[in-house]
Amino acid sequence: MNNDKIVQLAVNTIRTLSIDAVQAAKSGHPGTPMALAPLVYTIWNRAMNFDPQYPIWPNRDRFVLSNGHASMLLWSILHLTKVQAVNADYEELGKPSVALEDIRRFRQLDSKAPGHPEYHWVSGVETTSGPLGQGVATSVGMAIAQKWLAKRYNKPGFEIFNYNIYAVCGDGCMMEGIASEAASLGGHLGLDNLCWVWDNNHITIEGNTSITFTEDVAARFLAYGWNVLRVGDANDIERIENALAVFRRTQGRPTFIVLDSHIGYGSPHKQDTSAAHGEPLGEEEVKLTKRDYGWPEEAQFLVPDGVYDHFAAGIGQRGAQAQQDWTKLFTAYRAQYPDLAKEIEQIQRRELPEGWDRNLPSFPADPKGVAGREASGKTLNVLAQNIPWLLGGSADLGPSNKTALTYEGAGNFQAGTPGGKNLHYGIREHAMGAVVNGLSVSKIRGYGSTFFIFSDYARPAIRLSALMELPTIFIFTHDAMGDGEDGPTHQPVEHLASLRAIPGLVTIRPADANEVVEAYRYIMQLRHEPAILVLSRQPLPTLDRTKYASAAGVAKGAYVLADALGKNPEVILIASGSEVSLAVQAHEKLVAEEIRSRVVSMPSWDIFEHQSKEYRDSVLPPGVKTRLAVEQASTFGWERYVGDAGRVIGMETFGASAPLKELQNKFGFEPDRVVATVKEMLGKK
Ligand SMILES: Cc1ncc(C[n+]2csc(CCOP(=O)(O)OP(=O)(O)O)c2C)c(N)n1
Ligand SMILES: [Mg+2]
Repeated sequence: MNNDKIVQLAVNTIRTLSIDAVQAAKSGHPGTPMALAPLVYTIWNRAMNFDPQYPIWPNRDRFVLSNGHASMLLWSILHLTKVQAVNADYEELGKPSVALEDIRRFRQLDSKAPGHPEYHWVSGVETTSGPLGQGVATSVGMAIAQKWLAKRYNKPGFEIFNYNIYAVCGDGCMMEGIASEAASLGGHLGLDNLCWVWDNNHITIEGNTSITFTEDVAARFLAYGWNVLRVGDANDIERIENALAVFRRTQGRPTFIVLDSHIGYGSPHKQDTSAAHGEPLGEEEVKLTKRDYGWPEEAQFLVPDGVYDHFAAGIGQRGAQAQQDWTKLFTAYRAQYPDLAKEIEQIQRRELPEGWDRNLPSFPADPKGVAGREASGKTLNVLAQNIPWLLGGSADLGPSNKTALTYEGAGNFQAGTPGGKNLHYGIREHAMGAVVNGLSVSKIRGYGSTFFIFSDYARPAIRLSALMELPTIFIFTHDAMGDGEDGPTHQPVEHLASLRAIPGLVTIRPADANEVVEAYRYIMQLRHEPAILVLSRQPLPTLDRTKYASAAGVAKGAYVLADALGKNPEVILIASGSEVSLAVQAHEKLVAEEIRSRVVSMPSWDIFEHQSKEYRDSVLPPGVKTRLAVEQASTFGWERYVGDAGRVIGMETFGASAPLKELQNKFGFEPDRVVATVKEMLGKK
């Protein structure tokens, strides 16, 4: 078989597997895989350094399918290149990541060919995509990670990290704001290891983009500082290959390739229409399309002879060679730079270095106290010195969030200084969320930060963190009404409830400076869960831990902080964050009146839910029905802890613009109100 013929056969195999899978599933998106099969073929078989036998090789090139609805492209290529499966503990499982049987069962329960690319479910998927724009934005984080890793670990004669990131996207990705934020940041940082290919097919679900999207996208990317290339025919493999080669030669800027394509390529009735986007072609049309490709019309899920071999001879051989050369290089590197080599290995396994928690601060009792954000800044600065690969920053609120790393040598991450640990995301919260995800899939311990109110702007990326089981860290300050005069636009109400509702996300709202430290201690040890720290702007009293229980209770999510007059409470006060010291004050007053009160500090519902029933019952004894929760946030959800007989002092409305003290009075966050409510509940007027 001559080369052109086998190339065409390989490309058409991607197309027909996609068509057949969508047809069998009676759902899915055939048109874009049909159009982009040559692109994906070229990136994988001719450009990428990726060893299918070892898909977690640290220096592999990354591939991101940001138009995740075209997932059959990924399942086809992972299958045809025989990428191997790896589990969450990074062990190779000795079986393919995506078997032909998975493709036959596309979109069915437990298939390794789900509807959209899912990191952690299918090996070879570098990030979860589907919410349009997330993939490309995440790729910017991956590119930042590569630059940082290269700067820290490459040494003369040892290019340990020199990989590239390829991301494919559609019109939807280009329309979404997150992609613009990320492109702007990527251009600013001059990420020349990053290449986006835009599938310029003029089609989205509602029809031609003439109804929605008529701007000059190429000009926009030029303005962002990207190198913009155009390939006028998505079937022209040589030109695609050339454009990718230009990308690899380009220095100082990321590359954006405009690829003109025809959705549903080859389908006589559906090509270039939105009908090819998101539904099966239909049996008749499938046959006509296969005829157009010169494919046996009746054959299904056919991988013709020679196709697997062709990929094995391309990416298989090139990737294996590159990986083996690297592994040799790394062995020599380990001999010369054992400490750095050890770090690289720890990073890959998401481990912490020895002594990661040395010198963590401890705060003395102090009624005036420390702001949550201050305690966080101090803790973070210690951790970042102990853990070289802990880095991050804020969306332009560093001075307020206290996330800046201020110690000697921390440095700023900029185009010319990629070893810096302070990232400046700019006012781009959504892209920040995705960039943190991109750092995390690259095994860098990344964090992002802003005011808690603006967590909304990052929420879709935070949700993906949880879905991907990534140990990302988000530091949100100004957690309630502490910035009183800024008013209701800056006062979170429903945010705690909504983040607590995300499965697998650890949300922690510490009560004082020592709880902040313990929260970090807990978070740093997570390997598969993202965490949100919700911190106060204003100083919170540092509780006297000789009188009250140790802040180490944070690791259990909730703990008995204060128990007076024996261990047999008649009322339980439950609070988080700034309301814990308020509850303690109320508790002392109740105790003075011989009311047997208990205070439970509950920084994290999620962590508490994961404790044994025995422990949970010891903190919240089922027999004690008089329970009052106090939290400067939506009351939504607290019923589960206070029960039918309990009450909640929380927010039922938005806040207001006024000094904090007045707001606390207006909304009932005062010790006397807590005391009065308890007495009313106990019938003791
Ligand atoms: C954030 C988000 N909004 C909406 C959707 C639903 N959706 C999936 S594909 C699509 C159209 C995408 O058009 P385009 O990116 O041009 O893809 P093409 O049809 O060209 O493959 C939409 C609206 C989504 N997946 N993500
Ligand atoms: Mg499109």
